[in-house]
Formats: sequence, C-alpha cells, structure tokens
Amino acid sequence: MKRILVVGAEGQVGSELTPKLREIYGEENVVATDLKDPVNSGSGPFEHVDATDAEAMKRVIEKYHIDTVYHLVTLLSAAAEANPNKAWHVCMSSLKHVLDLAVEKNMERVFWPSSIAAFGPTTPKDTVPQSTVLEPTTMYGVTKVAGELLCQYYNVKYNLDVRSVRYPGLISWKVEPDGGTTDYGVQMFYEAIRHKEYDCYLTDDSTLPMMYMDDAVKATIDLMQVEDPVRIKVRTSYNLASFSFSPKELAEEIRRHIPDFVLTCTPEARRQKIANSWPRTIDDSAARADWDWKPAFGLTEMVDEMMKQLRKKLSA
Ligand code: VAH
Repeated sequence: MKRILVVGAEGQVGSELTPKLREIYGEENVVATDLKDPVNSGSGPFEHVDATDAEAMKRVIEKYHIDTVYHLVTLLSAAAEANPNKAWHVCMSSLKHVLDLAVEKNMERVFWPSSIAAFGPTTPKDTVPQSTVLEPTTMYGVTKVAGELLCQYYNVKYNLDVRSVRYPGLISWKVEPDGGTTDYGVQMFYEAIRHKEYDCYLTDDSTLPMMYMDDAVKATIDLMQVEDPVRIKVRTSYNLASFSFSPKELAEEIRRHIPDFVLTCTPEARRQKIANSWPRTIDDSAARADWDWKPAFGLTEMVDEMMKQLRKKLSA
C-alpha cells in the first residue's frame, strides 16, 4: 500500500490534491503537512512541518514509512518578487531536502510542480514548445528552472523517479490563492458575485495560460499513476495547457452569468511586469503523447463550475 506525504497540503493545490489522494489511497495512507493548521486538506494524519527543516521532514517520513512525496511548497510569483531571498531559501532548500530524503529512503516516486513561470521574455509567446528557452526574469521563475534541473539531475544521477508538470495559472474556488500574478482570475469571480464589479491589476489584454484546478489535480495524479517510468520521457517538467484568457475575455464569460458585471483595469507595475514576461499559449503535446494527458474543462465549463461552486460557498 502506498504511503504518501503531501508537503504544503494547505495551499491552493494541496487543499484540493490532498483530499483527492485520500479518496484514492485511503485517508490513513496520506499524511498532510504544512506550517498552517489543517483546515482545507481534509481529515487524516497531519503534522506541522517546516519544509526547510530537513530533520523535521525526516522524522515525519520515518514515522509514517513514506514511499511517495508530493512536494508543493513555494512562494508564488508576486510574493517571491517581494522577498526573493526567502523565496530562494524556502523553494530550493525544501526541494533539495525532499530529493535527498527520497534517495536515502529509496522512495518510489516524488512529484514537484513547476510552472509556466519557468518561461521568460525570450521564450516564444505562443504554442511554447516542450523544449525551449528558459530565461525567466522573476525569482519564482528562477526557482522553477533550478528546481526542474535539480529534479532531472536526481533522476539521472540516482535514478530517482521524480515527476513534474508546469502548471499554468490555476483557477479554483476552495482556497483563495495569495501572492500570485494570475490570482486575478480567481478574485474576479468573488468580486463579480459580491459587488458586480472588479478592478484588475493587469491590463485587460494580458493573455495568460490558465487551468481549472480539477484538471491540474487530475494531471498530477495521472502523471504519478503511470506505472512504467520509461513512458516519462521528460524529467525536467511537462508543459501542461487547457485554455488561455485575458481579463477582458474572462469578464465577458462572467457576464453570461452576471450581465451587468463591470471590469475596470488599473495595472499594478510589479505584477504587470511579471505577466508581460510570460507566454500566451502552451504546446502540451508531449504530455498528451507520453501519458495521455487531456483536460476536461474548457474556459466556458470552468466559468460555469466556478459560478456554481462560488455562489454556494458565498451564500453559506
Ligand atoms: C502565480 N499562480 O501567479 C501562480 C502561477 C503561472 C503562475 O505559478 O504566481
């Protein structure tokens, strides 16, 4: 039986991935850890762990006989840009601890998410190929490129089965993301339902790759459930895509539900500069070919589901 550890289980991804893993593998076989209290990651074993503390991580891995790790700890792009030293320390030291412990304990598999933030201004803006120029101009992006290369190194050097996908901006209703540049894609829904207006911190034509959280969770689990490691040909991180939108396009979709919704845009320099450095659309043919990746939610389906779920959540 798999013994899974989720590091950063209370974050935007962890709070949806952890319950899904517990559904599949049984609550007692999925240990959640975070600095925060266990509010959203569901019921099952939980430990407060500072992911930058290797000894604390080792104690949890030994206590629960962990053989698989989903390592989600990060500072998102805007937060990382505001505190680059902390971002480097948290992202890179925690990832290295997980990789070293996975080798030491001869673990089965490790998952670590990269991001489209690994791309930079010199990356093609449209249908970004799997193998391309990675020259990000954000600290968050630098940690993603460094992390991808570290994961590939541990696979080549130690034959560690570490797997990764480059998440686009993630749209979810369960936990409000903070510190991201694409977070406006979630905030717009909350403000449209609460106030029928939203002032976006990006220009209305800032098109970015996005994905509904259910598809990000599905891709993560699908990738980790591929039995034959030979099929995993990309050991940096797989491109992943479903749709792209701009604030203007998202507002038009929201108006199918709230016709008098008003979008204004007051660009905020730091996050606009980050958004301008990222591509518009992604080619994820490698993921589709290697492990049958296919998103279930398009833009319209995502908006319909977000409106349904958020109306329920906000009326509760
Ligand atoms: C961010 N949501 O905005 C994250 C994401 C592609 C961006 O990694 O920082």
